[in-house]
Amino acid sequence: MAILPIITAPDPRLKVVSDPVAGVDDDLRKLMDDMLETMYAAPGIGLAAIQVGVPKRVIVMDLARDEEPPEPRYFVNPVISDPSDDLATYEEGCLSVPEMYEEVERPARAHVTYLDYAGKERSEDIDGMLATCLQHEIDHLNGILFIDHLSKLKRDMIVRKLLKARRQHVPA
Ligand code: GNR
Ligand code: NI
Repeated sequence: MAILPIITAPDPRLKVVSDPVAGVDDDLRKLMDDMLETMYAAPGIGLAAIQVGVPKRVIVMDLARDEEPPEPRYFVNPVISDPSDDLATYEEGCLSVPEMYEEVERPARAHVTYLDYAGKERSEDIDGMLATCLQHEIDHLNGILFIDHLSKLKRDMIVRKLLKARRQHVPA
């Protein structure tokens, strides 16, 4: 397994629409293993392949609390449908928008279909943190960041802070 570098905004690669994958094979499982290790090391609760520079519709996630056993989840070619009218607000962060947190409103519940780690088709109703995180990750697959849900004023302010932090970053 390997920890991969995570791309941070503003970077044009984060605006790319990722491609569906033809199926789950050992090469794709290797990518998902590396993504999960990268996500745990960050640490984060979800990661889309484009965040490590791979434009495929692949997501890994683990919503287990620190004191709970790990619960890795894999979503290949996820499709969300039937979003609820009622919304939920979470303070979101993103490994590609480091150290910035803002409240985002999204549908509280939805339905998702996807392929799992074994390539088996799955379908489930989602709510809570799973619904929020999966919508955040599927946004990544469509080239959208959580800051794109904010006002232009807030977004521009965050991008300016990211550029300033990047300028001041001294590589080890
Ligand atoms: O680690 C993460 N935490 C988080 C918190 C609230 C809503 C979404 C997320 S996802 C984020 C990791 C990430 O950037 N995934 O793309
Ligand atoms: Ni993110």
